[in-house]
Amino acid sequence: MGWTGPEDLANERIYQTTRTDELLSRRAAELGISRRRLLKMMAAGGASLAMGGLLPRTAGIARAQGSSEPLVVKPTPPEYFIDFGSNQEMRWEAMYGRGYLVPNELFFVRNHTRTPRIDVATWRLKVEGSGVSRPLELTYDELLAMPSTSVIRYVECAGNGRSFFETAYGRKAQGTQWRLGAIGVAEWTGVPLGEVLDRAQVKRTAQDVMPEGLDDLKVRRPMSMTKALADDTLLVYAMNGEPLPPDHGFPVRVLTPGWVGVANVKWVGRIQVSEEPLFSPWNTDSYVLIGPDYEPQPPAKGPVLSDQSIKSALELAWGARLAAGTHLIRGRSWSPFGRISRVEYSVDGGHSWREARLHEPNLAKAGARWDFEWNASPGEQTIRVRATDEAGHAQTEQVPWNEQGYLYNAVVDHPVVVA
Ligand SMILES: Nc1nc2c(c(=O)[nH]1)N[C@H]1C(S)=C(S)[C@@H](COP(=O)(O)O)O[C@H]1N2
Ligand SMILES: [Mo]
Repeated sequence: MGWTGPEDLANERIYQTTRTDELLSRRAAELGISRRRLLKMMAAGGASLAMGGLLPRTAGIARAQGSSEPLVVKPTPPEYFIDFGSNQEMRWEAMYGRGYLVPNELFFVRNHTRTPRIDVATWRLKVEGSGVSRPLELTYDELLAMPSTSVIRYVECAGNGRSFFETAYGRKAQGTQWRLGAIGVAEWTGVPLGEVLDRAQVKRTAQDVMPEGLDDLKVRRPMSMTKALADDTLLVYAMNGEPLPPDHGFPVRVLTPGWVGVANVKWVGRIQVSEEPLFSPWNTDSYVLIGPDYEPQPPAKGPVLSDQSIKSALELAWGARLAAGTHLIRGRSWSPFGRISRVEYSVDGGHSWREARLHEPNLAKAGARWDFEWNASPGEQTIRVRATDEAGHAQTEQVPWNEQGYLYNAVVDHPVVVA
């Protein structure tokens, strides 16, 4: 699956959208139904049925112990994902030589519980609370009829890179031991959250906006009015030109570019708007920094996370085996604060650094690809990379310890065996 698109972003986008359209039309014709009806079937959860052989086989679906309900619905083949049950880490090497966007079938999944199956016919989006004058209830069709926009942004888990706390400090931080694959860049299509808040006549005195998921735990997390009204804060219903897949929040998720993954609430069913500051377990107990360098901020146990941090990853297997000789090493860097301005690499343990070639597109809150040639000599080697963004943020040598292992963005040693 996947496609190796041309360098030109516009072409990539057109290509992918067209391709999805072609698949849909062809399958609809085979089934003898209209394209519209097929979309409805997919919306009702019959995606794999409706798409028949066009979708990858459902081998290796993660299931809860003693339950027939999958934790993650899409296929999670081991060549694409590192399996953490309800969490699936993207293998960076699977992105080598692909385009700028991470295809939906390769996009990492992070579920606090499991992917719920939602019937779009009965789904409603409620907007309510002390911060609105006219509480709203929208159907899927009503939301889709509103003015929409598309943006290219990454979504990244706050815990991406967590396993390197153990490498640095000799003990594990709590949570999924991700390396660097809990991130993906996609084109997201939806309605600006601000448009929906407008319809609900949000009050001037409104302070916080809290989207709530329809999953078992009702994952919910507040954001400021400023973040809620940003142009690229969206109620998303399509991802890379396809209806939002179940694992990524079907029918609708929130997109909060640059912010911690958890703020991008999936399967949203309700949005609370309040004149008072809002709290949930996800901004008091978790997604806060707890450690010797951080003070509690009651009712939160530490500083509350909002922005992600600048990071880099190689599109190369962890512990890759390479033949001695010259290789084109590829990777990418991303920052919530702006475009990537410089990427340096070291193949001698940090003694000397050289600049990697940066490629377009290089979008704020989406990142840039880069590459360099490496003449590898036999032995156990490491590759280090550090990025700087246009706002002057750079990856550092160290990140202070925090118990839940968030925002690890120090330079890491990527091991490679050259034979
Ligand atoms: N309702 C709900 N929204 C959620 C989650 C969840 O478990 N439930 N996980 C969050 C976390 S921690 C992350 S990192 C992102 C992951 O998005 P993805 O699974 O589409 O990659 O979704 C966020 N939104
Ligand atoms: Mo996350």
